Amino acid sequence: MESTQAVFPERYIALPSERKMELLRTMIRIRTFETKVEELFLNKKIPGFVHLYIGEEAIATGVMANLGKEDWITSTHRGHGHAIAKGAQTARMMAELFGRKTGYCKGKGGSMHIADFSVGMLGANGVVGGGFNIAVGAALSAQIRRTNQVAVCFFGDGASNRGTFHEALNLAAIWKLPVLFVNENNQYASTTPVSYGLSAQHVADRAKGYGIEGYTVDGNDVRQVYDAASYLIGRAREGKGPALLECLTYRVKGHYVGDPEKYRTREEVQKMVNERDPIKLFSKVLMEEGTLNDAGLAKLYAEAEEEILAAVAFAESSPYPEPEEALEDLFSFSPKEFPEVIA
Ligand SMILES: Cc1ncc(C[n+]2csc(CCOP(=O)(O)OP(=O)(O)O)c2C)c(N)n1
Ligand SMILES: [Mg+2]
Repeated sequence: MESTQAVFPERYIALPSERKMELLRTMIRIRTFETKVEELFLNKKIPGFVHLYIGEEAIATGVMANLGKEDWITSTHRGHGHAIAKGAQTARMMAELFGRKTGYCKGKGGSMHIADFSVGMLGANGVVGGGFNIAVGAALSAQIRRTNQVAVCFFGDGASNRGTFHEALNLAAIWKLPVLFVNENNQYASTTPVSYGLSAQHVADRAKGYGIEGYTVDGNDVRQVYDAASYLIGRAREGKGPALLECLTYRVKGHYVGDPEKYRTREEVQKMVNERDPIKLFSKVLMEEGTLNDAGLAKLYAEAEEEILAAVAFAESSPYPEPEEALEDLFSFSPKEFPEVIA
């Protein structure tokens, strides 16, 4: 994987050690959640489809460390990591995956519909490229209301080939909206390698077509993601408009749990796991800095394991929704209550 030269002010380095440890903690919490979800899915405890974020944790973590609860994000079908890093509760997420009433969508949405408006997580999305226009709308609302909120739209390399990408970038650019488009270039869109599916060399190159800035960073290095996001989110907050940040990463697991993965070799995957694991890379950095030791690392894993086991216990002990509830909560408002909306 190529990594581009840092062009951003180096803010990671100035963070206090608690904040650096917090970055690692978030990455480990996401990894532990996802590892458990994979196991549960293979044991047929979780229905539907799940897409894992393993190997991509540095992106959600590095970006979200620059956002507050009042800021918004839109997510993808691979959204667990975004939700966790934005502050969603793992117990309610797990309950949703289990299809239980205590889940974020009362057990009726599953993995690809997890949302938590109370922390600014506007939703995972089963529609590839479905988040672009939601993020642009959120950013427009911030601009109109003159708040200093920012919206971040996470999307894949495959999603950058959708029409919604292009219309969203254009509108955000001409109206100078406070939105950051964060591309997670994990080298594949389902079975299609980016070397085949992308017309440009980099997703970031496409920014030029809309007159905005585009950058490529190593998405497996949380420090690079943090610095880039800090700068670009800061600019958006100051009214300087949108930008496109491409984070190069690698999807370590199949497209979905159960993917036969006929489109790549085991050797390719193993090399990335061995050499480019974002958690291993960052743990090493923190150890070299003297911020972390083996006991500290083991403690982070133990705490995450405890949290996720508690989430599973919560999910398993929660009831399923009743069949009579199937048609409830389908609309965000009742047309009877707001006749002017449908007039
Ligand atoms: C509009 C639309 N087209 C196709 C699909 C089927 N689909 C689900 S995920 C996916 C690939 C997405 O690739 P990418 O955007 O790179 O995200 P990644 O899975 O790599 O995170 C496709 C084609 C879909 N869900 N929605
Ligand atoms: Mg992809």
